[in-house]
Amino acid sequence: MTMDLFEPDNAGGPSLQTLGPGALVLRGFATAHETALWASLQDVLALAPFRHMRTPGGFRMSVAMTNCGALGWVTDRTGYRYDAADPQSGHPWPCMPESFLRLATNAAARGGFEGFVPDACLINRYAPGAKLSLHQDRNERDYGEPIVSVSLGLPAVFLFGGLARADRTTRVPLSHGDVVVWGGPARLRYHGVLPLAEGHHPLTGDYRINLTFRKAG
Ligand code: MD3
Ligand code: FE
Repeated sequence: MTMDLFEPDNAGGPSLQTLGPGALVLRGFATAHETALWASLQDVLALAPFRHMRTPGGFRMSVAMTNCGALGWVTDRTGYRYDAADPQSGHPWPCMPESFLRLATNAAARGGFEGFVPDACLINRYAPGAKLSLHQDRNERDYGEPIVSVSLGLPAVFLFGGLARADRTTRVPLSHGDVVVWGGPARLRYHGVLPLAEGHHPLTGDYRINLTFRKAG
């Protein structure tokens, strides 16, 4: 793909793609940091391994999850919420690694959200076939705060909908290193991830990993 430096969106350097008001893809923004991100991820996983949580309806999620930071997103029979403790260990979630925090803050600033300091990082692991149904992110306290999402490993097709569940969706391919910043008018748009295709990636093996940074509390 060639990058058009004369496109207004690309004036500050290559690869800043607008999906709609408040939604921005920074293609390959995380690629240069993949080794540090991967090492930090292993440290987190040693303390809080991936697990398949249950939805309030009792279904086992196909996406395996864990968290780092002061707050972690959890779901069980009692509902969706943020919790300071990992329900599996009873301990606080692992600290947010510096490399994670730096990337999230820098990406948000690049997207126009200066001073973003996330207190929660949800880590999603997709194996082939795993998907995330269309949903809104509504468990955070302040919808004025953006969300930053980092894709690592196998590519996925992201579904970007509207403010109502029935609104039509557009498909956005997301590859290794892509970072998406969502905020303002896009913050409550429905979104999801189509079932992951089989594949192999040199960093992540047979998985897609997504880091989702939020200011939840
Ligand atoms: C669009 N995860 O964990 S965040 C999630 O690829 C989740 O695993 C996605 O959706 C994944 O809740 C990536 C993408 C995202 C997050 C918030 C949004 C997209 C959004 C808010 C508004 C619009
Ligand atoms: Fe979401």
